[in-house]
Amino acid sequence: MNERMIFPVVAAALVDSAGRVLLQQRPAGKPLAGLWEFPGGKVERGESPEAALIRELAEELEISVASDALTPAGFATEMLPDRHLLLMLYVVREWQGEARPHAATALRWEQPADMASLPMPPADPPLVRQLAACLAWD
Ligand code: 523
Repeated sequence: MNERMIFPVVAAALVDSAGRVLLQQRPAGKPLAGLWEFPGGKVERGESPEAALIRELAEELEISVASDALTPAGFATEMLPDRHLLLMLYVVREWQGEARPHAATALRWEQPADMASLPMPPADPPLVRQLAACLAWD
């Protein structure tokens, strides 16, 4: 029996009016430093994924998002040595405030089609493909 625990993580694709999506660079000193990711973080015990994402976006980017502005867009899984990461992606088209780097070292807005050349954590590229399909379908 595999004893690895499911470790839920949430992330956002913030989409601007030009169809570009925000990526943040993971800061030095954290695992996966320097890689470009969809912003987000761990779901805490007793928290819903949506509440966790709203909290992470406020903490990391100083933006405010309503729960009905979160649309599920895909998920990815990643086996870590001691646990099984489940990364859930939501599309966000409306928020309040201007995204500023806080925990991240830098931000960039990219078309999903241009993300393939960027170094990302292993769970994120499958999400890029799901996001592109989701945005094309809208
Ligand atoms: N990922 C990941 N991609 C991605 C995110 C937001 C997170 O692969 N877009 C992974 C990286 C870590 C785990 O999910 O293995 C937790 O993300 P992390 O460290 O950003 O979560 P935080 O922000 O909750 O962590 P602390 O700063 O330590 O609180």
